[in-house]
Amino acid sequence: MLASRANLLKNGGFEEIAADGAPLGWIKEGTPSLITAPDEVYEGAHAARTRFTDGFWQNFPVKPHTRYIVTGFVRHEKPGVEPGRLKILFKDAQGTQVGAEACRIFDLSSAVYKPFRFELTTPDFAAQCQFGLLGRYTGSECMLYDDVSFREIGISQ
Ligand SMILES: [Ca+2]
Repeated sequence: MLASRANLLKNGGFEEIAADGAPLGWIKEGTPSLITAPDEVYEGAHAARTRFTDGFWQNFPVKPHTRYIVTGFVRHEKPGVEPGRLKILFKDAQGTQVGAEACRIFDLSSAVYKPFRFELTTPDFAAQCQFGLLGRYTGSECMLYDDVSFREIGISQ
């Protein structure tokens, strides 16, 4: 059981940094960045800074019709009104999208990180997950993310 609960996201805390300064395991869309100011990081020495079109993405295999749990910590870079947003796309083995989740996270302040935690069930035929850390659709405010995980719970009943 322990193995099945491994974090499917690599480097979910943004602590492993490649030679080019980018966080290992994550794919940049636009110009997301890393935060290193100690009072702006939730844990360790780095956190992710993203917004609408500037996100960090990761691809990993998932099982169809299976329960997963997503957890992490998020806060605003500056006081704002836009929610954070996770975009989660599911594709089948041929790469055709078979489902999507867009999870908004509200009540953000610039003072503290807030934990988020939600469960989802992958669609039938899901084989791959595309997971993105973003800000609000068409928004301009930056979100900070740290210690993000995506773990299998089990086969959905
Ligand atoms: Ca970190």
